[in-house]
Amino acid sequence: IWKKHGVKKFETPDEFQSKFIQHVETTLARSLYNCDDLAAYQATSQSVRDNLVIDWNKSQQRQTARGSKRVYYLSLEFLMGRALDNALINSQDGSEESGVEKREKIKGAIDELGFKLEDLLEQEPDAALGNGGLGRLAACFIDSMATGDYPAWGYGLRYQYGIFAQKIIDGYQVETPDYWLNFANPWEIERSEIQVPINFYGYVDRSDNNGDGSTLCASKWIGGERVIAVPYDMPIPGFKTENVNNLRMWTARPTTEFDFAKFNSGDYKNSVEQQQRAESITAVLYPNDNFQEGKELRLKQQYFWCAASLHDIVRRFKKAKHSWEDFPNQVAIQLNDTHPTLAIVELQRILVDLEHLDWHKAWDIVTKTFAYTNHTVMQEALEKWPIGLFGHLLPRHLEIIYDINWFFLKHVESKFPRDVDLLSRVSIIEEASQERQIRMAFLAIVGSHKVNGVAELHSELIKTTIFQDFVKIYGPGKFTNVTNGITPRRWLKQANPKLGELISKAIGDPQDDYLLNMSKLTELAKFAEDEDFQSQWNDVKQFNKQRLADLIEKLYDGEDVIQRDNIRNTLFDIQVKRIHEYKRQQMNIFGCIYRYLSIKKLLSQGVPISEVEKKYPRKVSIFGGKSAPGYYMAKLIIKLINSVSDVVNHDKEINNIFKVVFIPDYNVSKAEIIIPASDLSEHISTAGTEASGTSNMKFVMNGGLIIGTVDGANVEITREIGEDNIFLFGNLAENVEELRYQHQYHGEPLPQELEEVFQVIEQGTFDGDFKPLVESIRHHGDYYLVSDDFKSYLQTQSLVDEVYHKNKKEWLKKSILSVANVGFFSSDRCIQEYADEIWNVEPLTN
Ligand code: 26Q
Repeated sequence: IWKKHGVKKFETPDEFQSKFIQHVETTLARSLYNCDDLAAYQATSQSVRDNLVIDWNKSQQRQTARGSKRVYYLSLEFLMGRALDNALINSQDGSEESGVEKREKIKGAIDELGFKLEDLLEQEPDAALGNGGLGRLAACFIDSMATGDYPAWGYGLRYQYGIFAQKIIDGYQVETPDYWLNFANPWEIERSEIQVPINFYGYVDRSDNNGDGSTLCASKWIGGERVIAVPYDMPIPGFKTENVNNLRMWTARPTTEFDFAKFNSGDYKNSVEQQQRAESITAVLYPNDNFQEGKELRLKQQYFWCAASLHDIVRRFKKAKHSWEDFPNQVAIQLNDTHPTLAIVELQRILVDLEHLDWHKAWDIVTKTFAYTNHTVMQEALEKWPIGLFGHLLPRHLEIIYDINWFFLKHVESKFPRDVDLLSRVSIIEEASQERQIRMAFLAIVGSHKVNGVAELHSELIKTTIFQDFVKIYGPGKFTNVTNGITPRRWLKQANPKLGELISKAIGDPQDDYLLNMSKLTELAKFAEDEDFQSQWNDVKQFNKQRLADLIEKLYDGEDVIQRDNIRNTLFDIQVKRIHEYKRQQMNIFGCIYRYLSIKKLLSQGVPISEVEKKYPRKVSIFGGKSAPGYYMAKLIIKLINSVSDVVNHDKEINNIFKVVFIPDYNVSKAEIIIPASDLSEHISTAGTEASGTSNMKFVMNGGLIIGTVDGANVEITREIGEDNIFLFGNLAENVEELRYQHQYHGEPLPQELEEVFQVIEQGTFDGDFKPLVESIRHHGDYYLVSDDFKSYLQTQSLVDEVYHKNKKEWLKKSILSVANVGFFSSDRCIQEYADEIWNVEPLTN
């Protein structure tokens, strides 16, 4: 009977329309006469989702039937953005013969129904369940894992509020809640039949230990508070494959158990209220980027998510009836930073306390299962938890950590006898601070078989700085590099359809196979100096700049900020990323101020504007990015950018040859408009601070050039695309320590250019009090070395102006050659490296 009624995917535009109408009338219970863009978006998504779910079921059955090893990617952040266009692009399954894409056919079918696909796409709210780089990396990775046919699941939290929406009021950032689930989310499947109980607090009962007091024996943890974890699944389609993977996101629900003591004492209302509190665990994403804050609710989120995910993984493993030794052959778990480190402890607890395995046998299984990715060397971002807070919430886990540490230190002591200093340096428990703290990164290293950094420079740095003792203990083989990557489906094809089209035509690849095999892009190199091709290339950029100018006009309430008539000879200089002192948006805006002052100086000397323009050709400096709500300095940088924008943009005298723009509420869907429009983008972190950066790769993939420091993945970008095609400047990571020391003890004088900028800021030219910003450089050691790099930054910017305006052909050549050689930065390459070097898993094809 099942076979007879088997559900079928829609294949033709006609079948799509029939599905669409069915969803409008039944799922949405609306009539076609009462179907607006939002409803049409919902019906389209429901129809596409039906197709995905059919493939999802098949993929999962196949993975289970084959008994393949699965990868689990644990990340507290998945910065997905919108799903519909991605699903349409990925629905191209390779079987198309006509060469007309499935997406195009559906677009036509939607036209016939009286809607515009572009308008429907705009209806979807971003799934913004992440802060920045780390969260977007997780999103690119699950796309590549699905595309590469890897049996892989993502595990995360289904926050009710994603990263806050940013409003700019009087130049200041104001945060407003992002309640993204306001309208039904067609991309999630609730699995309320799965309910995992999660415990917190309570105590450890050792009455059934053999009385020898050893904590190594199975112990019983009696939890004091219980909540239920319920998963929501999001299907993740691969490109040109029928494989559909799963992103499982947990939500917290109250238990149905009732506190009868409270009930009987007549405190019914209070008892219900307490139950409702469970939901607060998954209510909101913590909005910090590269900064750790030791809040109890955050630790609760981490344990809730780790415990639920491991319960799920273990349940799936047990169904297949393998023996425990086989666990690492069936399961690979990747930890996205230290946020899921508790999963290591939880698996050890399950094996020892619940499955009664011997401690050492269990620990061997654990360490073979886990691998850890580090994303930072900055002290303030490294996770530490005070023993008191931790032991109160998770008493049994604290004991287990003590035992892990004891065996680890015993191992160190046997290898390096009597090196007491080493023991205290590498101990998982930090004793030095007022309160003892758990160092999560050390726990993650000890509990994993591989540790990786995210770009070559960064992976070398972790070995020589924060983790150097561990290299001595374990040998260098445990530490490896996997340079980050990005998915070319979203960041080329979807964000920049015009460039995608030009590329596929030029390299003779009508089926877009280059999106799977990015080395095909090298074919573009032969057109780098072809004038006709250059002009087509330039036209695409022009189109994308126009598209961004439209967005900016909309955000500025119709003000023609970027002079439309001049777009073609205006350089778009863009820095969009989280606002952070180490990323040095302050250096960029100081540079803008200096440019403005220089223009004004020439004008005041009576130089006519047409002559001024020769020295300072048309340019717009575009900024975007959110500050953590509690990050005072970052918020001040935002205010300064907006105040400078106000002055510069309304100064009639400079005749629009320079503009400064702050785009509010930078997010993934805005990035898809902004990035393809850049001529130049800024990646100017203090050397050694940006682990990788990934937007640098996105800009290059879209034909933008980079001004950047020798930091993170900029180094490998330079190697791949050639040093002639990138504007590098500034001090090197190896000199940073010495330079900081100089500032601290000798008070270096500021360069003249920066001094001039500070003077006009101090005169009150720009609305606001920017004293702390200036002081941090003048008097507080200039930790991020703005003064050391400012001059070479300005010089390099002058070089940029020169090439862009005096030698456009040279510029276009650089742009084309960059795209030709960007293939290495596909996240497909990245995932292949993880699969081969860390997970030991194979793609599962038909
Ligand atoms: C930790 C504890 C408590 C609350 C918040 C956090 C927290 C949250 C987010 C700590 C760090 C983050 C995010 C870090 C991040 O995005 N790092 C970036 O990762 C990218 C992908 O590898 C790199 O390209 C960037 O260089 C790196 O900054």
